Amino acid sequence: MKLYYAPGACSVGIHVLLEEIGKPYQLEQVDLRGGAQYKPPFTNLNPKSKVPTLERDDGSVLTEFPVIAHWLARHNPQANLVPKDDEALTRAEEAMEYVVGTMHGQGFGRLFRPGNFSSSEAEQVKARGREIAENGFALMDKALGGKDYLGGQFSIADAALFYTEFWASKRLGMQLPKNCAAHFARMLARPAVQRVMQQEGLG
Ligand SMILES: N[C@@H](CCC(=O)N[C@@H](CS)C(=O)NCC(=O)O)C(=O)O
Repeated sequence: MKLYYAPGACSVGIHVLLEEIGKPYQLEQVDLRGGAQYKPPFTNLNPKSKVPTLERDDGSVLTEFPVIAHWLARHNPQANLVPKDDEALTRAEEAMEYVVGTMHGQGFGRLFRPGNFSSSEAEQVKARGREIAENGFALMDKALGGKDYLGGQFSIADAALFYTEFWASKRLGMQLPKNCAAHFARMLARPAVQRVMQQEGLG
C-alpha cells in the first residue's frame, strides 16, 4: 500500500492507523502548497486533488478519510481499530463522520481556506469557521466524558479527532476543552503517533 500525504494534513490520521496496524507500507509526499494535487501524475490517481489517498496493493485507489479508515479496519481485524460492541462502534462512527464532515469540512475548511467560501469576506468566514470548530470540540469533549477514547477503546474515530486537535492546538493556538486536551495528550503518547510525528517532521 502507498499513502499519499502532506505533513500535518488530515492524512496524518490515516498515517496513524497504518502505524497502528504495523504492516509495511510506503509514503509519498504530495506538495499541496506547490499545487501538485491539481496536476498529473497526482490527478490521474485522485482527480479530487486531495490527501489522504491510499493506493492499494492491486493498484486501485481509495479516497475519503472515513472510507479509507473503515477499509483499513475491516482488512486488519487484528489491529482492533473499531470497537466490537455495536453501540460503541456506532458512537465512534458518529463522532468520526462529524469530525471529518463538519469540524474539518465546515469549520477548519473556513479557517484554512476562506477563499473557498467567499472571495471577499475572509475575516467573517474565518470567524464562522472558528465557531464551528469550537462547537465541535465542545461536543467531542462531552462525548469523551468518562472515556479515554471516543469508542471507549482506541478506534478510527480517535485518529480523526487527533488531526483536528493537532490543527487547533499546534497550528492555530486554540485552547482545547479539558477532555479533548487529555485525549490529544493520550494520542501523542501512543508509540504509533510518535513515529508518525517524527516521520512527518511535526516535532
Ligand atoms: N473529504 C476528504 C477531505 C480531504 C481534504 O480536505 N484534504 C486536504 C488536506 S487536509 C487536501 O488534500 N487539500 C488539498 C486541496 O484542497 O487543494 C476526506 O475525507 O478525505
